[in-house]
Amino acid sequence: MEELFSKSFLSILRRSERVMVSTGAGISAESGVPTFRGPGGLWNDFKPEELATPQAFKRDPKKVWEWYDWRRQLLAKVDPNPGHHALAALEKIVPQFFLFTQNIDGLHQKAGNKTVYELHGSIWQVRCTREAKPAFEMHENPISQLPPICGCGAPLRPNVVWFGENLPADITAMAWEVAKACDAFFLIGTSATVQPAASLPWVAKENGAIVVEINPEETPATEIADESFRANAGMILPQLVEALKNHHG
Ligand code: BV8
Repeated sequence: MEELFSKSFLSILRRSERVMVSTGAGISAESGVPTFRGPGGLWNDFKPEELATPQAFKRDPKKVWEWYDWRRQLLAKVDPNPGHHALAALEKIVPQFFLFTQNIDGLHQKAGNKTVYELHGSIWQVRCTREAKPAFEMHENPISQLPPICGCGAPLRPNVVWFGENLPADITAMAWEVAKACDAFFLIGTSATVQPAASLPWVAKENGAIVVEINPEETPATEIADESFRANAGMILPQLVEALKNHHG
């Protein structure tokens, strides 16, 4: 059986001090979470400009909350898949591991990853639309009142990054810093189309990292990938972690 992973590839990974992973909706697909693009993608049935922008929320906060409440109820019924669990295992075997995700579903944390940098926020957190108070967890499911109201009387909003909104400055700065310093960069389950997250593999490549892509489809980043596996994350990641554990070269 043709080796899935070459010895030289495993050696490079084994010698990698700093490993960065950037995930998108595809890593949660095998858990039953719809992706955004492609077959069954959310954007086939819903318009991002009507649901995932600050203007949409201003226009109709109840409609936006109905969508996020629906997604929370869906997410509460799913569990991490072998792809998530393999990344939790990888975190334990590489010297320095950095996991950045565009996903707001919290499944990496549920799989046991200690440190997860959420570039686009979390669907399980809310923040006040009036007071500049820190975001806080809200796990009521379904949410009894839409929109949920802050103690100050103003509507709460999901603590997620909508289109046209800046990403959290500290996490974005960290992502660029780590991408510049990492030895290996994994791009997993993302169409690499939404900026600024989509630029990270190029930052890593320009700074000498090996770029590894895992996606059943080609993406704009495939051209810069040193290894690009046309496969599902839940199928290939457990095998990669196993091969790494048994590779001592
Ligand atoms: C910003 C949170 C500054 C909310 C999300 C023109 C050019 C360049 C940029 C722009 C532009 N016009 C506007 C922009 C900026 C815009 C952007 O990039 N738009 C794109 C669409 C062109 N970006 C922004 O607005 C960002 N902010 O730039 O601020 C600014 C300020 C003012 C004005 C302008 C700019 C904010 C972006 C964040 C938006 N929030 N989510 C929520 O989730 O509700 S984005 C959301 O969609 C996700 O978080 C994720 O980021 C993105 C979806 O991408 P993916 O995760 O990659 O998912 P997708 O479905 O696309 O692909 C899944 C992949 O998985 C596929 O390739 C598939 O083959 C693969 N797959 C499937 N199954 C598996 C698998 N892979 C492995 N295993 C499997 N089993």
